[in-house]
Amino acid sequence: MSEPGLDRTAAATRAAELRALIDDYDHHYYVLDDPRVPDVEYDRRLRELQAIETDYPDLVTPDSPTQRVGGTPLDAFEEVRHETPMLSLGNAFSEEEVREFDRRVREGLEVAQVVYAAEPKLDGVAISLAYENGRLVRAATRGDGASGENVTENVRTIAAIPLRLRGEGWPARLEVRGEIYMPLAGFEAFNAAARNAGERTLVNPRNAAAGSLRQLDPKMTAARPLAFFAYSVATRDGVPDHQLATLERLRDWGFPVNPEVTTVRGVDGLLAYYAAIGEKRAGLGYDIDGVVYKVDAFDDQETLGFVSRAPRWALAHKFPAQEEITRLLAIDVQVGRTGAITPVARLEPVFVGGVTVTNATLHNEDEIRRKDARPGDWVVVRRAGDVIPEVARVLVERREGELAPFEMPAECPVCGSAVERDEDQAVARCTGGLVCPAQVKQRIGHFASRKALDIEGLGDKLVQQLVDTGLVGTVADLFRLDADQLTELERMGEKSASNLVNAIGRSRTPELGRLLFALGIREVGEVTAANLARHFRSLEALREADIEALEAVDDVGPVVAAHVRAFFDEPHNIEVLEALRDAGVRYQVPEDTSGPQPLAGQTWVLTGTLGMPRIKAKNLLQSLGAKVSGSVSGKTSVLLAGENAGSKRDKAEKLGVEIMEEDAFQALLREHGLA
Ligand code: D41
Repeated sequence: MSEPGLDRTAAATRAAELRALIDDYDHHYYVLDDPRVPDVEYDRRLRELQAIETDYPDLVTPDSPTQRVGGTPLDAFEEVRHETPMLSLGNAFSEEEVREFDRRVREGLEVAQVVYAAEPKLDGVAISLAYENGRLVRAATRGDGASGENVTENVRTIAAIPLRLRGEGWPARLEVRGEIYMPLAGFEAFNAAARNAGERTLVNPRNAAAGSLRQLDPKMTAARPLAFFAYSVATRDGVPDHQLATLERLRDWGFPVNPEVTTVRGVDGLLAYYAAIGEKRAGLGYDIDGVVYKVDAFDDQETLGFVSRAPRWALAHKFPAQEEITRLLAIDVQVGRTGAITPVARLEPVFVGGVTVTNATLHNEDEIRRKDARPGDWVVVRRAGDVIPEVARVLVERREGELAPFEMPAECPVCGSAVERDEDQAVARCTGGLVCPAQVKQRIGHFASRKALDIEGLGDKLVQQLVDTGLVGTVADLFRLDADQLTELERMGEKSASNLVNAIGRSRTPELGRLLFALGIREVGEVTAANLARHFRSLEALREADIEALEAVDDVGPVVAAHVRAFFDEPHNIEVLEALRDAGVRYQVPEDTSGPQPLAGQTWVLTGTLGMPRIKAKNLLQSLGAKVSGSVSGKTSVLLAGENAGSKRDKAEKLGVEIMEEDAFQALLREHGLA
């Protein structure tokens, strides 16, 4: 209880004191790992503050420690665009790949040895935390890197994350990135309590962290023992110019930073760090799946830039996957969205890397032959992080008696169409594209999925019913469904039916990129789809594009270009596109937000020694829209010639290609604000 007779002014002063004290206790506990007071004392202070705030509700501040669980349950999470995209990380599984990474970095920076920051790689959920004037204003999941979900109310309940920044010198706007995870002790304790209460237990710490953040009711998240480590900042304002120094600064500002972060020199330093953390792994108290290396100097990071969405200056070096032995019960085949037939191993259930595995991929027919996998064999199952479990090898020496080898079926097990396999291709395919219910269902499921048209409530079970009852044969049929037809389906009430009709209605105006991804063109993932949309800006223009025009798009090579062309050359696909249009589907083309692209359509070639690392010049040119190629040809627009330019210059002169010297290049950069 608050002291009786505490007047408003005294209450305000005391509340401020208590908030500072409790923040301090949290900081000592979570950041310094050095608890200052026993739990009873902490609780006493928190209750005293709560009592004052009950007496004087207008004194409550949003960043008061009593307000961590203030939010009301949501209906859905709002989408947040990341102003600075959340990049992804390249992976290495071997020493060789790490050496290759270091070699590329040294070449890019033109130095003999590189200083790296190294840190453990947590197996949790990546998050971005925005602070304005020192206060936490937004927390968003990584999502696809370009946009994620607003999970602010849930994140506020995590005591390790500061609601306001400590210390001084922080910029007015700060965006901190890091990993939310569940410590093993908390995971065990939560499950022990759940078992006692006869409630559901959490499967593993990673799923537990992800699932906890996805709760619509912040009270559910608050009950989960989550923690956080910061690993980067979105922008360089107000922070030191090196990775390790920045993390130390973040620690001063109140963020937990992994105590294992350090700097190392050269590839030998990287490998020694990997070995040292591997030794410590079991005693860390949280799951990690490897370590992360980052070039320490931010200027060097900028010089190196990134490819697709992965920085050239960072690498995740993964620990070997976890393996277990179990029995192969049977080999079934599954038909994928594009007809690919994948053999699947049915296994005696086995616990690998934190989950129970009953199915694993056998990839393709050749793999099965190579491994000589036969139903009845003992096999090694491997699971690496998030990837699909696979049968790594067969313990042929443990085989007892005769076992029959696997035969790939000649007909699709779902539709009976012929199974075809090209000479030079590992994958067998069902040829029943438009008639095979397995392919039809998966195409529709993909069309409705989150990263495609995001039709809420249209899950696999429902798609199955819609196709089996004949209500839906192509994706266009979805837009003609009415609530009366839907209520005829099993387990479909009037309310769900009208919800689904509404959800379908809301997806009638997708962004072009999402629509292209939703169509399920082979090898066209969400990034490629977005690139195609940005480049062509209309379905008609894309439909007309020839191979050469397609290959001019970022990330599109000959294979993807051929798949896109083949898709639009297939009359049935055009019919579906027309049916979508007739059903009222209208795609949107977002504003072009990339900077001016004055060099769009030009191909540049670099030669000789420039006043900056070549990779930097390449990044700058690409940011202005140019393509950068390795050799001079008739298609070259400009040859950028540094000192001691040799044969490329001769060739350019012969072909009459424009040659630009370094001074003119610098002037061009200045003109566009890049130097
Ligand atoms: O511990 C991690 N899981 C971790 C993830 C880490 N320590 N550092 C990371 N650094 C980055 C960059 C280099 C892009 C800033 C990351 C991740 N990214 C990351 N997490 C999920 C996707 C990428």
